[in-house]
Amino acid sequence: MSVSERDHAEPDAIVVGAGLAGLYQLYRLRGLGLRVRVFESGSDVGGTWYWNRYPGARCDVESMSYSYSFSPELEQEWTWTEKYAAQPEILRYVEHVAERFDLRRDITFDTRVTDAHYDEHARRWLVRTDTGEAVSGRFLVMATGCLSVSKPPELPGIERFAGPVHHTARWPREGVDLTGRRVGVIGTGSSGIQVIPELAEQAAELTVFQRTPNFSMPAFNRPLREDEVAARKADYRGWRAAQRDSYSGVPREPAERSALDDPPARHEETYRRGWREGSLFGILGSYADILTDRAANETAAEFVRARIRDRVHDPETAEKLSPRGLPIGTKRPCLDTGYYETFNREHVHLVDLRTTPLTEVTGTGVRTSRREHELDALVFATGFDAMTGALDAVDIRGRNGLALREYWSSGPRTYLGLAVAGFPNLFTVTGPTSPSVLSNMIVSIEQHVEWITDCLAHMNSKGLTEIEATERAEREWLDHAAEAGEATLYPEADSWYTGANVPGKPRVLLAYVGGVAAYRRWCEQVANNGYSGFSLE
Ligand code: N01
Repeated sequence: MSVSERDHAEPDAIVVGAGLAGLYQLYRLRGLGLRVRVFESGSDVGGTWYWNRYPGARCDVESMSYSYSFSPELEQEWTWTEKYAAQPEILRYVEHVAERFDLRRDITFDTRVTDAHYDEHARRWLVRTDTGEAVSGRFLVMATGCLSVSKPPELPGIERFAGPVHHTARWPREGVDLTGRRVGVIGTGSSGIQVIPELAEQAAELTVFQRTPNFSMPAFNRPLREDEVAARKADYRGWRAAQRDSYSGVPREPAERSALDDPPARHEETYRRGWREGSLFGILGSYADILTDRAANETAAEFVRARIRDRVHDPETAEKLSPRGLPIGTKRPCLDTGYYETFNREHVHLVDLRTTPLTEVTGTGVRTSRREHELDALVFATGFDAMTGALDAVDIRGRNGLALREYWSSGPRTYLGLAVAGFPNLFTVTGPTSPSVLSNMIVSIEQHVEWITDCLAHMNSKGLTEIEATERAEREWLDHAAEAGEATLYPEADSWYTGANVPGKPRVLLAYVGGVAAYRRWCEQVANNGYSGFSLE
């Protein structure tokens, strides 16, 4: 076959998305000798880190853990500068990976996949894009991200607002200068908590419209010291093994004690120690039952509320910022740099939408039941249609033309969060009901990509052309995932973990709570048993 013929030949696999998942999937499938096409709606690689360019955007998993483990050379040559890397540094890292492994040549940028239909006769996925391209591949890997479809708030009158409106997850590449402006921010999740202190630096007046307060703990971010980087680099293999063998993809000794076995003075001491870690797991990992027992959870929640009272001078404002009736950890907790302290500044105002609901947006601001707030610009930090949004955004059709959206109309149905009955040769990287967003994403991404790659290698070696999850395996997996979820407090919170942030979305716990290590063993066993729960031909 000539080079030009080969270039135009249909790929073996189509990967959707060129973020951390899609890039690694491309790399691994190339390693199998497969022809791969990747489609990416952005103009370059990076996914989450390409789109979320808002000031203050930063990962809240430590940089030396939030990085690929597949290449020891890459690990050694890249040096992270901060405990928690900021978006520009992570994006530079992803760009470096794309260059180092020559990945861009198989990626078509500025192109969104609109349809993916399975041709049962040919056993191929037919994919169409918004640029009019049609291409087919035996395998379709959706590496579309868990938090990639941004969700603007439904606000009456928004079309009348005269000033600029920006969503944190679609922040313009050239940046936005809000110096001296009156800025309103809607949303106080991870994105809001990061962007608010930064906007307070620029804005003349900053008004934060808060519907539900969230738990946030200080990140204690800092530059990494040379000696700690060197120590980690000297034992990266050991660290990676520990990551894979951990609950969340971030190694730590699991707590064994119940919070209920300790008196309040011991709680204080234990939580102070966790607090000083400056990590998501410092407090939540202090006791074994914080995410399973309401009373145990309350001891941690009250400790964090007391810290909010320490950090915010005005007691009334501190109370408004304090979550109540929401178990800590069940709505994604946040790490911050100066978030609560921002409300001590004269020009920063907190509007509690629970007591004074937002009634409409006007041409010049936002009106609540109490008054109008005049604004020059609006920032939405209102989150995402998580886990299923990016998959539902593509018209995916499996056997008999069944639409994935329809199959998932009462909640996503998957086997292992990786595959769907009735949708042969389709894989979803970090899909719903896998550990995904409850873990260090990159650890879970690598695990899925490697499992998919091994599966395709197995199929190639046996001359197989089709793999499909059985309905029974899917049902059993979903029952197991639901049962594991019900043993925790997660279902209690209205959060994007349960789809509660999108009106009309079925309420289902969207991630698997069993942990990274147990889940990995489960997937390995499935593979070792000849892909049990799948039919292969
Ligand atoms: O989104 P969110 P996010 N009127 O859904 C509010 C990851 N992430 O972009 O809670 C008024 O958490 C909404 O209020 P309520 C991380 O996994 C990681 O902040 O629905 N308010 C809430 O306060 C994170 O969890 C990092 O009542 C409205 C906020 O908007 C996930 O992404 C950084 C509203 C949305 O919070 C999503 O975080 C950033 C309305 N109509 C993100 N609609 C790091 O690694 C929504 N809200 C640090």
